[in-house]
Amino acid sequence: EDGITGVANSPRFVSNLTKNSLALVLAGGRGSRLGPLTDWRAKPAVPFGGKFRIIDFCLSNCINSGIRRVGVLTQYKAHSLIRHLQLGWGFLRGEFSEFIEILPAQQRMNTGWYKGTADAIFQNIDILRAHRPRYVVILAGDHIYRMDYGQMLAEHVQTQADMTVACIEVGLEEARSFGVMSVNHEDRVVAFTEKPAEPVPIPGQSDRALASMGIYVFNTDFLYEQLIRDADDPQSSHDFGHDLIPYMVPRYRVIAHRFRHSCISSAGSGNPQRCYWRDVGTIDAYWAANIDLVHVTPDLDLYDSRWPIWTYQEQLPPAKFVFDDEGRRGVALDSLVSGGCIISGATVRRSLLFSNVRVNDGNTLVEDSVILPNVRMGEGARLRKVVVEKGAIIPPGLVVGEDPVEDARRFHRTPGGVTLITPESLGQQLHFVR
Ligand code: ADQ
Ligand code: ADP
Repeated sequence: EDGITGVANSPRFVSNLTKNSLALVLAGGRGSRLGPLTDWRAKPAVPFGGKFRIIDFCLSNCINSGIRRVGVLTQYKAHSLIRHLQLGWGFLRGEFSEFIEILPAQQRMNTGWYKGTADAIFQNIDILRAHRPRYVVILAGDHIYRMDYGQMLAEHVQTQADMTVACIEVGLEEARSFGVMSVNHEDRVVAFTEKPAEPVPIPGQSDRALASMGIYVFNTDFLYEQLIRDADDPQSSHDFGHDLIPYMVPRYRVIAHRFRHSCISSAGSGNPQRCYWRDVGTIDAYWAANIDLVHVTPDLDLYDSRWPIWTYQEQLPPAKFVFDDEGRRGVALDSLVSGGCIISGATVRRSLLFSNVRVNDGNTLVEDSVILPNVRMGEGARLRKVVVEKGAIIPPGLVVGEDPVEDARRFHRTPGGVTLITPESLGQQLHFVR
């Protein structure tokens, strides 16, 4: 009926699948482990990689995979997320049935906020029906990753699955914060437990478990059935990981899509696609994933023109590096420096500067640090291994990263030794700094 025939894995076969898909991005969660970085914005809106926000990675995956009908479900502190989507993601063409729609919690099906991830989708079921996709791809908007959803869709169709869940191997300890599954010889899921206290290891690999990436492909009619059934279940918390997947596993054909395998097999013909997936859910993980980008060959290649990452960016002048009045050089080494930054007579090493950061004067030093937009460094300040929140004005002479006890007293310091400096922790009022 809609041309889903043809040779498996041929570009035409895959593009028919992506064209007949609608992606729904779950972007409403709080992401509380990011602490003060999500006090005022949703996790998908947290800035990442110098000029992006976390959600750009998942949306770019959609565009690059050929899925051009996308809904973004928002709830928690969505202001800057919505503004970002409006400013940066309005380029799709409605005439060609391409769109990114913002779907805030709006009491369509019942009164109340989105209760869980499944309820968030259920509350938009009438909109979903109106778009009539053949497949629905459900994505988490709060991971940094690079993934071709076309491959997952192709596998979903070839294995005649009712639902496919993407998975990745993780260490046993780490597995406790994921949905963990067991599969049979054909990768059919035979057991699934959300955030188990004692994750079941992969047979033959006692220290690894198969974790859900929170990425699902559903046949649309099957999804409707499951959502409606779940909505009527008074015992359910209306969450995919807690409720729907454990219910479906013994009853239907739920297949595990192995993310890493598919990346490797898609390599071929001198066009290797690098696997990348990170949950930047803690400040330590967030700091590490950002700092990794300053390496010569980072795991995530932002410069790969075959898989571009789109975003909204302000029009800003180029970064500038100058001598100061006393003839001291302004330098940045092993660093990413975004537009609008000025480094005058100061030193920046192994750091990532977002837009409009100013680092002035002789003894000022920024090392192993992630500096969000619009930060001003005071004269002679020395920061090591910090994350500085947007708009903070660093007082002259502030030293962070040399005395852990003092850092922990004044600021939020993580188990991994990263200090988070926010305008609030410096006693600065919002209207002065943003
Ligand atoms: P969690 O990481 O605990 O587990 P969850 O809090 O359910 O994820 O959030 C998943 C996504 O949905 C996030 O992008 C979040 O922003 C969004 N979200 C959460 N509540 C929402 C709501 N009420 N409305 C709209 N969006 C909402 C999930 C799975 C696990 C899996 C991990 C992988 O349940 O099985 O292993 O993701 O990270
Ligand atoms: P982003 O840093 O994500 O670009 P904004 O700077 O626009 O976001 O802030 C997101 C929202 O949170 C805005 O509505 C802003 O007014 C509000 N906000 C940010 N920081 C504070 C704060 N410290 N106190 C009160 N509201 C804040």
